[in-house]
Amino acid sequence: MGEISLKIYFCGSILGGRQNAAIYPVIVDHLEDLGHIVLTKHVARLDVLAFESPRTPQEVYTRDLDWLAEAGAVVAEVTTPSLGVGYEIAVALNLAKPTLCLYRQGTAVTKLLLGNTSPAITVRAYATETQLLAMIDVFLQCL
Ligand code: 6IA
Repeated sequence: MGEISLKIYFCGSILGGRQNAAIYPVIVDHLEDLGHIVLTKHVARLDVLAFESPRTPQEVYTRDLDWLAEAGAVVAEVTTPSLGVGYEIAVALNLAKPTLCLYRQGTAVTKLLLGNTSPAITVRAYATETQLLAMIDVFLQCL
């Protein structure tokens, strides 16, 4: 790994709640440091609601579904339950996109992810930021 630049679709809760949002820019920055393009980096912005507010719901939907279709991989932070993130993961799996779902250890996560048998999905719990970043590296190396 290293030379290949991927388009990565990052998913994180917006309306589902921002209580774990501090980790989102850590993930996005790491992916960019590795040389990848993060299509949805605005999700990690503190001001995402204000930033996205000029867009109509249909613009957001069409843009996000187009980005999912062109993404080489999906990385989702699923500690905070989010309808939008769950929807994105389901679409990603239907498109057979390699999809990494990460959550903070000790958090209850839906069994529709934990028990998911899709060959495209990887679900991992992290205890520390270092562990989280290492999990991303392993996932990308296995693509
Ligand atoms: O249901 P949620 O809002 O928690 O879903 C969050 C996920 O859906 C993120 O991974 C985003 O990629 C996507 N998403 C949902 N809403 C938006 C949005 N506008 N802009 C960009 N991505 C979104 C919502 C802002 C609006 C309320 C002003």
